[in-house]
Amino acid sequence: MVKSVNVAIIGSGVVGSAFINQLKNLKSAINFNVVYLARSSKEAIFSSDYKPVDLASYKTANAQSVLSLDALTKFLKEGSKPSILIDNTSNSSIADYYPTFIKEGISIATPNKKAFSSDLKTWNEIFDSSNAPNGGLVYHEATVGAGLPIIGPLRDLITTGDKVETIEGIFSGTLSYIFNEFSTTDSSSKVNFSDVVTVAKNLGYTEPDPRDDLNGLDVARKVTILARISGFNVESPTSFPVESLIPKDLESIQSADEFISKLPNYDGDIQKVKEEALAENKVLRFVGKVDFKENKVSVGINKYSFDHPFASLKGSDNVVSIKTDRYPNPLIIQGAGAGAEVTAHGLGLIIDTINMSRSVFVSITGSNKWYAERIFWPFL
Ligand SMILES: NC(=O)c1ccc[n+]([C@@H]2O[C@H](COP(=O)([O-])OP(=O)(O)OC[C@H]3O[C@@H](n4cnc5c(N)ncnc54)[C@H](OP(=O)(O)O)[C@@H]3O)[C@@H](O)[C@H]2O)c1
Ligand SMILES: *[C@@H]1O[C@H](CO)[C@@H](O)[C@H](O)[C@H]1NC(C)=O
Ligand SMILES: *[C@@H]1O[C@H](CO)[C@@H](O)[C@H](O)[C@H]1NC(C)=O
Ligand SMILES: *[C@@H]1O[C@H](CO)[C@@H](O)[C@H](O)[C@H]1NC(C)=O
Ligand SMILES: CC(=O)N[C@H]1CO[C@H](CO)[C@@H](O)[C@@H]1O
Repeated sequence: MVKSVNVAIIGSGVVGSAFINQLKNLKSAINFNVVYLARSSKEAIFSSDYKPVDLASYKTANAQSVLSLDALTKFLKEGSKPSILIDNTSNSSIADYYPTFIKEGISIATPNKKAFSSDLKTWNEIFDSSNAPNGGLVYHEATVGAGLPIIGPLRDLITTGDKVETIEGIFSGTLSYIFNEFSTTDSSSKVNFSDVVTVAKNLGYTEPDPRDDLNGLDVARKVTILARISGFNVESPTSFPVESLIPKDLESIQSADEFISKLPNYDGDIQKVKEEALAENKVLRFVGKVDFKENKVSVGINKYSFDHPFASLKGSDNVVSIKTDRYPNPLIIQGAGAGAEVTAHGLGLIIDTINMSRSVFVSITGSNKWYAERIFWPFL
């Protein structure tokens, strides 16, 4: 018998569209019926008889008003099949709804960092509900490193009794690019920090206001998630030291353009740090770190010798180094940490591993206005 699941998708933007395409081509023993597709925050395609949405024509199909989250829950629960919902919005009220879904036995799969990196209480509510006898499952691989397998392998290590000593990594594609360009092993390279930031902005690698990358908060959110998985009860992403790359005087400047125009005035400071590192045969990288020995979580600039894996990073790749009792020589996971295809791939991976005795809600929402997050909510 062909196993069949109902899928609900919220959002069809950059990641959402890539995901829908991948879903069309998915080779799986499971039949995925998309029974609800919210094309935007206003319009959705669905029918009361759960007839599958045609993925070839969803962009132009007749739509109705979107369902409220309560109504959507009811709709999915009343379908005769397990369900999956995919959400590509950047709407935090959807994230706030996770505990409710999970308590209802609805599983979640998501790339949305918000619910997992806010206060510890929300984190505990999500996983306590999930661990309750009829709670939904929670998949959030894509919240760190997009499609890179980081959260799954880390959870597997912990579940089977390994102990984390340190987790250290480059978790922002934007800051990866900026430091890979700015601080190289080539001592003849004199490039200025502000020039690299400007190029990154012009290439579309940064947020519209680069300060939203340079403040380190996105990295802090990802480190919060990895710390919590490995047993470090981080209260919030602002409860540990986060080094901001924004000069103090430029924090309150109104426009991004003015910020960019004044940034060159501060090149000297970071240039000096770079040259000091170079004199020790080291490069600068912007990293997040969880250190159990020192009982410390932190985000900021670190120095790495030329032969360290972080020193040879290219482009905007992410990398994480996990040192445990079993892996005293750390486990290193490296690759693209952003992009619609790899992020959507993370979703597809999850879909294929869902235990089909449950149904699933997948939500791809944005943690901010530029990124849609992938959220999978397996419903039971
Ligand atoms: N792009 C990447 O490389 C990457 C990597 C890792 C993780 N992510 C995560 O993936 C997520 C998606 O990023 P994206 O770039 O694809 O986002 P995006 O282009 O901003 O798309 C958001 C879409 O969601 C819709 N939407 C918002 N609220 C809604 C609601 N309540 N109900 C139904 N639809 C709603 C929006 O419709 P309206 O136009 O009507 O508002 C919009 O079409 C982000 O959370 C991001 O953090 C992205
Ligand atoms: C977020 O989503 C909820 C539920 O769909 C909706 O009522 C609300 O208007 C949305 N908010 C924004 C800012 O889009
Ligand atoms: C870096 O900035 C300094 C000071 O503004 C300038 O003299 C130098 O030429 C710049 N270097 C490059 C490579 O543009
Ligand atoms: C799937 O879930 C059911 C019910 O929780 C459980 O009995 C079964 O062993 C699971 N199957 C797999 C392959 O995990
Ligand atoms: C994150 C994401 O995929 N966002 C998209 C959601 O759908 C809308 C409407 O199609 C797109 O404009 C977004 O880019």
